[in-house]
Amino acid sequence: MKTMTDLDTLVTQAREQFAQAPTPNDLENAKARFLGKAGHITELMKGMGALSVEEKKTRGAAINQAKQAIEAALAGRRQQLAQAELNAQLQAEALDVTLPGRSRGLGGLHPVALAWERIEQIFASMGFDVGDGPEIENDWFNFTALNNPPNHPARSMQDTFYVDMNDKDGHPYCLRTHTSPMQIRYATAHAKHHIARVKAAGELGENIPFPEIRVIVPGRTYRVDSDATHSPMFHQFEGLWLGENVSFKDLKVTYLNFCKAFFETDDLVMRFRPSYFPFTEPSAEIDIQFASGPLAGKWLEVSGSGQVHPTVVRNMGLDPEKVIGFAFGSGIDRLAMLRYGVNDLRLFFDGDVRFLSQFR
Ligand code: 2NL
Repeated sequence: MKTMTDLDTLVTQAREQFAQAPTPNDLENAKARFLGKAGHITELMKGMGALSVEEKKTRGAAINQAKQAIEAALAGRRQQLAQAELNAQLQAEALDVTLPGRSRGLGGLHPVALAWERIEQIFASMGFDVGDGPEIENDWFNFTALNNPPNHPARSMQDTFYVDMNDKDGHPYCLRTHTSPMQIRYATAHAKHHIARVKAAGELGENIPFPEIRVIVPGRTYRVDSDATHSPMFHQFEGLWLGENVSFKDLKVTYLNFCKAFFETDDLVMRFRPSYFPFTEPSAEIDIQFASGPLAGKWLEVSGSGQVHPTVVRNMGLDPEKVIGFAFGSGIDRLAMLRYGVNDLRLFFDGDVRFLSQFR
């Protein structure tokens, strides 16, 4: 009975030690103590040498039984540890499929770019070309061709950004203060082309009518100015329509139709207010008023305009006796503010995504 008790104790000890092995490695060490070459079971086997044949039979069977019980305990604990390891791994790699996905976020156009594109589309639908040109201009295109007198305040260092480099006439280059210089470039190229055609036609040239110029030029412009309603860089678009028979009536219809399309309403009226610009004569401010909506009842200044000054027509290489027309200049930022209900110009230039994402 004593030997049986020893074997039972041994099995119990094995079970306990296996159960207490925290890792597979500890478990294999514990196994060696019971089942290894120098383990308890092997020692017991060796101790059987002195027994009789009959005793060996019983003793051997009992030791074998104990060995099998220990092996079963080992297998059970191995299984347990493997399962625990798998659970820990699953826990660590857990993926909560109910969490919201991380998208890359959709970009969108800036409200000024949206207004810019609308303006291009609306004027294109009325037969206007879209011009584009340099933001660093020379004195001729930015000032002189546009009939600005030599001492006009717009030419001063206080009002205009100058570049530290002179053009061929010895005047410093500047950041264009309006988009009109590109219109002069456009009209001059157009005039050269027309004059070449007339010349090539010889005597018949006189009968070639002047092909109308209809162009808008949107773009960035620069002035030394910075407060709640002025930014040193702002956006402007100017329109130019020249031909042999273009009048203020055309200006009014064109600009009124533009406003109706841009603001998506027929519920607005327009007025001209006399004004002055060196490059137009007569000149007018264009005001509009909405009949309904948040801006209803207020006259809103939206553009400067006028009949292109004869000197400016001549500076384009055209004959002011034959070619006549109008021009206008409007702020894109201001139109965007009116259209999208933005009350502070600086929001357009802060780059705050909370503001910008509203226009996506
Ligand atoms: C304003 C005034 C204006 C023009 C721009 C123009 C262009 C050429 C010839 C004659 Cl090429 N005029 N542009 C005409 C009148 C007014 O803009 O206050 N804009 C915000």
